[in-house]
Amino acid sequence: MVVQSLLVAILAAIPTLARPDANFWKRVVDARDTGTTCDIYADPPKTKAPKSNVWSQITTEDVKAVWDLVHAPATGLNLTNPDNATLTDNYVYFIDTLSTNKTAVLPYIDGEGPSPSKYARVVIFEGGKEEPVSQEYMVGPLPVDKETKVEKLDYIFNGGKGGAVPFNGRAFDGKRSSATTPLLTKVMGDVADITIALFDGAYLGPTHNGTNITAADTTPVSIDGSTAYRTIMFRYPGLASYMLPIDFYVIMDVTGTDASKYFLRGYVTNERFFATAAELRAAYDAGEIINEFPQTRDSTWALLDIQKEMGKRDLEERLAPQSIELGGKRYRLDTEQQYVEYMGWSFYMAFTRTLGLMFYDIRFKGERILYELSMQEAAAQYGGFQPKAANTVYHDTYYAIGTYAATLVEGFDCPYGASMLNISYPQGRGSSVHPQGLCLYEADSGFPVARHRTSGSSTYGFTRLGSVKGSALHVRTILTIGNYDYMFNYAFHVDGSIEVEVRASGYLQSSPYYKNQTRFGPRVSQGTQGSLHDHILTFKADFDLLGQKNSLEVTDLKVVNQSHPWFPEFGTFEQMELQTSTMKTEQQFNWAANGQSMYCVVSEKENAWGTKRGYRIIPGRSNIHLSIPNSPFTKKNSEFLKSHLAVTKVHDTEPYANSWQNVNMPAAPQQDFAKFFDGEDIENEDLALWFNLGMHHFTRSEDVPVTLYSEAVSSITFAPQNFFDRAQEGDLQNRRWIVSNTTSGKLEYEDYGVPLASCKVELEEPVDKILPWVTL
Ligand SMILES: *[C@@H]1O[C@H](CO)[C@@H](O)[C@H](O)[C@H]1NC(C)=O
Ligand SMILES: *[C@@H]1O[C@H](CO)[C@@H](O)[C@H](O)[C@H]1NC(C)=O
Ligand SMILES: *[C@@H]1O[C@H](CO)[C@@H](O)[C@H](O)[C@H]1NC(C)=O
Ligand SMILES: *[C@@H]1O[C@H](CO)[C@@H](O)[C@H](O)[C@H]1NC(C)=O
Ligand SMILES: *[C@@H]1O[C@H](CO)[C@@H](O)[C@H](O)[C@H]1NC(C)=O
Ligand SMILES: *[C@@H]1O[C@H](CO)[C@@H](O)[C@H](O)[C@H]1NC(C)=O
Ligand SMILES: *[C@@H]1O[C@H](CO)[C@@H](O)[C@H](O)[C@H]1NC(C)=O
Ligand SMILES: *[C@@H]1O[C@H](CO)[C@@H](O)[C@H](O)[C@H]1NC(C)=O
Ligand SMILES: *[C@@H]1O[C@H](CO)[C@@H](O)[C@H](O)[C@H]1NC(C)=O
Ligand SMILES: [Cu+2]
Repeated sequence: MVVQSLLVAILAAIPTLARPDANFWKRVVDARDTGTTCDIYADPPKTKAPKSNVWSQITTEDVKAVWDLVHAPATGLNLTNPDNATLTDNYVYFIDTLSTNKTAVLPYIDGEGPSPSKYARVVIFEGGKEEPVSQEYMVGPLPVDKETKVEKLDYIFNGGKGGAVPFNGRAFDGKRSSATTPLLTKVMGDVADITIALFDGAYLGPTHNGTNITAADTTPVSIDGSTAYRTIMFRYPGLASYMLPIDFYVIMDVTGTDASKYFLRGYVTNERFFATAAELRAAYDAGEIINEFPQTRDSTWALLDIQKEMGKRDLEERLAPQSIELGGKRYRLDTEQQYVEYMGWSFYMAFTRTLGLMFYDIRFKGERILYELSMQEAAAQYGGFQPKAANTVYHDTYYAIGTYAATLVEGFDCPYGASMLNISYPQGRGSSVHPQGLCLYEADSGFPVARHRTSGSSTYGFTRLGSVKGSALHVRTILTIGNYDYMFNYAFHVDGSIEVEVRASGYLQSSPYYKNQTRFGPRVSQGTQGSLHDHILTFKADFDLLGQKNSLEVTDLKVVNQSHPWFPEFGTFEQMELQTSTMKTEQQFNWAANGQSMYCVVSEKENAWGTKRGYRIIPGRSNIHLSIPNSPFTKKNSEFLKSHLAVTKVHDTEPYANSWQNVNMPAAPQQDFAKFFDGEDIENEDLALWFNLGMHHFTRSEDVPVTLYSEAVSSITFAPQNFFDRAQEGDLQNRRWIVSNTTSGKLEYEDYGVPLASCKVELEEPVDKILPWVTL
């Protein structure tokens, strides 16, 4: 019995400790009496990144130099300062960091190659051109010197027009919005007496003191860039405006740069469309237009605040449990390089305005698992029978989702003592710093990573048992975009697995309540209905398992008829077996019914047992894709939302699933994800896996005041599958081994040199640590 003698040998080798008496645990809890202090706020130990972070956001100095270069008359872009520009001028919309080509990075991080050059991407709205467009440029190499070139950035877009987007499809920025304001003011002024009579509210222009309803826009504003429209819903103003919609909509045609050509398409109210003010007035005068379920102007019911009338729960005056790093921080940081090491893991972080947090060169025990892990799009599509819900699609990259990192609340968004990091990104002619926009902390997994016990004894029910601590390093950021606070959590577990989780909390984009429209969601208050919608968040996971030669292995659990000679009486009967195949070409695909297929990215290299070393893609919670395959508003610009998973061969020309202005171009996308699937062979190739997380948001009254993170959650895990020769727990010292001595009846345990911390922890209120926005 090899196993037993091995156990005996281990037992003999360890010093046995007496089981703590009953008061021991009390003493630990009362350790504050000893006066020692565990400094949970101590900075994490430092480390030095092996290479410089070649993916990080470009520096403030680089942004300034790029700004000055593109504005220099000699560059020939004929730019007007954005502060003074109009629709028909050329002006910079934003500067961001361009993705660094993987082919340029690999020789550097894996060898002695030169550090790849960094580039800026510059979006210029060229309203001053004969054919007005938005055009992207790449500017580099950086820092700016005489080698630096300003060239059109076309290679990352596959729609056929490169980095150009026609004026009508380009982002509906403040200047476009302002150009349409006179028309909106006029068409709403024409019916102000009606809106006052119905809703006790009027829109007489953005600064007019008689305006007391709020105009809210939506996307898309175009379908193919040939025309543009602006769809507006009205709400009562206030902190919870999203929850106070009224039944009144305006649709305007706003095609082109000449505001004198803009015109009203019509009004919508009472589920009816009126092409002119006169038509609306006729219906109103005939008594056909009513406001059956008046909206509340007072939004206190919709605020995330203590509701006194709900009372108070027993013992709620006590502080809730906290996850505290009692033993001190067990991860190392190189803040400058945005580089982290933890329990065998290491990775670099980078940020863009467009995508937010991205991870690069994620390694476990020195071996690269992922070259890149990044969110690519946060989308939502709604359903309803009115022009806001029915016509809304959001691609949050359009709003530069990466610039909306919320200041995190220590002790509540992240545990007390977490490393609270600033996020910086290019902004105008410089950079913005978002203080405490990211937190890093190690937390108890809530369960041991491994446990076992051997045979029972009469006294304790066991003779030997062991339990190994489960913990993970979490990287967390919350992006507050529009009505939602999306929480992104990346957990690096001690067993070599990575979990990606996204949660959503925030106001519903709600609708006024319509009696016969509960098929679009329930009534959630007097005048408000929760509109059903999908949230879909697309991610990219560029796996590099032991190099770039990887394949996607599919293992199906198949039921087959078999017979066995030792049980002839069963004849032929059903049994399950594994049928393994490798995906041949790039494709979009879905999770199998009943979870009966396992998807693994595998290396061509084998473990000690002759099995290909791989990582499994494990579905977590709410693994969904977009419900509607053929909506005109997500026709061809949202193909990445339409499958659970996809696999492609990696190309420098395909760094992103989407383009940030694609939302306005559903029929003529600037970037068509479907074109990634052009039949390329993916066996033993450099692969990227694309996956979707999300929620079908079946709205409920418990979405008032806001959707709860507890329910709106989606996740996925990547875990070693034959990547190692055994489980990755044997080198973890945070474990206990307990032996019951059947002779003495006592318990003895081994702590492997990791005793309990004996300390007093002082928690600090976060308030004085919250910093204001800083724009450099
Ligand atoms: C904007 O225009 C005004 C008036 O022509 C001028 O004084 C000002 O310098 C301009 N601002 C910028 C940033 O170009
Ligand atoms: C420069 O831009 C202005 C608009 O700002 C435009 O009127 C002018 O024609 C442009 N000049 C050239 C040479 O393109
Ligand atoms: C709005 O301004 C006008 C004068 O400009 C004034 O007579 C009126 O009382 C103001 N109304 C409100 C509601 O403040
Ligand atoms: C909103 O403004 C209109 C005038 O534009 C006024 O008649 C109405 O009483 C106002 N309603 C409220 C609630 O202030
Ligand atoms: C974050 O930025 C603030 C200024 O905005 C600065 O005071 C603070 O030291 C920064 N924190 C870190 C960890 O860099
Ligand atoms: C709801 O009912 C109204 C009145 O009966 C009708 O005009 C309207 O078409 C209905 N709407 C829908 C979406 O069924
Ligand atoms: C196994 O054989 C039985 C009897 O012929 C048949 O009903 C069943 O469908 C078969 N199962 C499979 C998985 O082929
Ligand atoms: C990245 O690679 C593409 C395709 O080879 C190339 O066109 C582009 O110029 C490269 N970008 C940079 C910043 O070097
Ligand atoms: C069990 O307890 C007995 C009696 O106290 C002691 O003699 C013996 O050494 C213990 N056995 C082990 C394995 O520690
Ligand atoms: Cu939602």
